[in-house]
Amino acid sequence: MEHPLTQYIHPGCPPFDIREYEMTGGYAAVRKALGSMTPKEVQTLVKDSGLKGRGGAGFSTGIKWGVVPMDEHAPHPKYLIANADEMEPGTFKDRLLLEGNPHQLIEGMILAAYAIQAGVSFIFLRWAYKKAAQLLRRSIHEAYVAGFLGKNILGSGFSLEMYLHTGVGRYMCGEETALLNALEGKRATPRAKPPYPQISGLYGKPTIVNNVETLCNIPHIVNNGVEWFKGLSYSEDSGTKLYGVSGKVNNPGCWELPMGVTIRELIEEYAGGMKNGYQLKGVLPGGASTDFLTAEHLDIKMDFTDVQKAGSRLGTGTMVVMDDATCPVGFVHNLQHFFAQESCGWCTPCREGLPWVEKMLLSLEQGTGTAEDMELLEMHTHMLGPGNTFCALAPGAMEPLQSALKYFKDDFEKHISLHKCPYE
Ligand code: L3W
Repeated sequence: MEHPLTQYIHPGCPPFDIREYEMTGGYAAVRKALGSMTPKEVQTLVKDSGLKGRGGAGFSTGIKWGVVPMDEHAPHPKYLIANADEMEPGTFKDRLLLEGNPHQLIEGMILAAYAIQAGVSFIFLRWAYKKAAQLLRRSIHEAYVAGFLGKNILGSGFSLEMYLHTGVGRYMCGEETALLNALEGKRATPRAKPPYPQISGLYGKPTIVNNVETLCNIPHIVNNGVEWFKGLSYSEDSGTKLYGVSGKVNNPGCWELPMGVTIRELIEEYAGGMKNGYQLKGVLPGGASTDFLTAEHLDIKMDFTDVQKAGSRLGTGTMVVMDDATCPVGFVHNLQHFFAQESCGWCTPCREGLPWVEKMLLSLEQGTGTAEDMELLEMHTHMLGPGNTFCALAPGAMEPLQSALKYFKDDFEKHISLHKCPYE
């Protein structure tokens, strides 16, 4: 089994400096692409590889790059941004890559920037990732000194500047257009799409925003090609994936595995199964803003297609396991507290609706809820659903709630009939 993204990451050991990174084949892809490939050829390669965005939405990376204007009259500078604002509850995969091998991300960014002919790049980093910030600063400096960043990289005529920007700890900044506003020093509210950032992004110029894990795949695709990348996977979706498992399992963690391993393999084999005395009750497969799946779904593949067919989303691929000793109402209340707090307040349904949902769930959890609250909650899952809000935050928040109402309805009803939490 190949682990291209994490093969040189050893938790507890410091990451490679640039000399060690180059000794293991690092920056060979930059030499290859800038030396012998046109930007369009890099774009086509990535499109043909089938790489899909690893930040949560799963949009084709090559198609996204293909939207950027490439003619000689294209606005400039164009921008490339690594979205390293990892704040999805339960998600900790990009941190592994940032702390474990920062040069891999920088190399991926140089290749992505070359493919779209961006002259300026930013890493938008989660405020709390202090160690990653320190390592990235050092690595960016090393890359400049070695001539992989700056003017006329390796004599190719291509130039790229790279800056590290640390956020202030708002979940909203993970949404690409809110991120752009934050980077411009404005309030981090989302922008209307279209126009997509690929046409009008940072300072109104063509901009690509890619997730960290997505970008870390690029050097390996350039080095090894389309067939190799497709062959890594167990499924129709190419490549490997960084999967995470948290909850009451014996061995919570994060592993790079072929795209399409089953939920069962992840929980039973890699996470060591449920802790003694606990049964699995539900799984959020891709972070907090995805729908619950249950024990009946354990044999589905963790890829974009099959998780969606089962009624949820792969999201970030980092799953949260809920056990049978945890109250689903309390669990979902906790999530809604997070989403209500992180709403940017820009659109009314999200700003006003999420706190209502949070209050209704608290009332149910405390035993003062009524049957009417159940109907109101159900109604809110539609009112805050796709198409009714400005961005995906509130619809994402409704995913665990609507699926909890579907799969754990008995638990909700017991809170009403017993006037208390049955898990107390
Ligand atoms: C050109 C079109 N480009 C879409 C591009 C678009 C963006 C990408 C995905 O939300 C999800 C959200 C969270 N022409 C295009 C196009 N694009 N149509 O493709 O776009 P979109 O709108 O599908 O999603 P999004 O707004 O980027 C991302 C979910 O991810 N999520 C959140 C994770 C959060 C983190 C974090 O911690 N920072 O990872 C988890 O599931 O709910 O649904 O680039 O421009 N026609």
